Amino acid sequence: LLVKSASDVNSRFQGDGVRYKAKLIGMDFVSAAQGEKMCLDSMMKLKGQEVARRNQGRHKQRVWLKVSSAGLKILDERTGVTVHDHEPGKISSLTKDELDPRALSYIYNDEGTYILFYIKMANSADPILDDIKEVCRSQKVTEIITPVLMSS
Ligand code: I3P
Repeated sequence: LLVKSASDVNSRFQGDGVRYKAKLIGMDFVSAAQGEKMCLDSMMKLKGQEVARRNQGRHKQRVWLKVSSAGLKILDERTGVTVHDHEPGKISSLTKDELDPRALSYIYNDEGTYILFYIKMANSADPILDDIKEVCRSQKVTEIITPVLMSS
């Protein structure tokens, strides 16, 4: 296990970081900071809600996902407004969607509550999963947040 200090963060994560086109599938309050079954259940629920909305002709919100050493930012694609700002030290879990190669989810710890964000990328989610792992890993020198990342 390679432990990096903040100064080792890949330079492409400095400043504004990297930006990806994405859509927000949904958000869900969950009961804990991590847990594979909990995440999968939440993702399944959100996916069901997405299908229900689509059947009513409603689309997912189009966003930009920005990954930087300061964390993850979700911006509305149209307005450019930052709608969510997540510092890396408060991201407790990262999950690859085994049923959708373009999707991922993560849990953000917000003042004692845990919120799962489920995001669909324009392309494969794999590089973004790696980016998120990298910026989270670089946060702490000693303790690495253990991503609940299912086999790739
Ligand atoms: C769209 C199609 C797209 C999907 C989009 C759907 O349906 O399933 O793949 O975008 O979701 O509306 P259709 O083929 O009937 O037009 P994603 O692949 O990004 O999910 P959206 O409406 O929520 O953007």
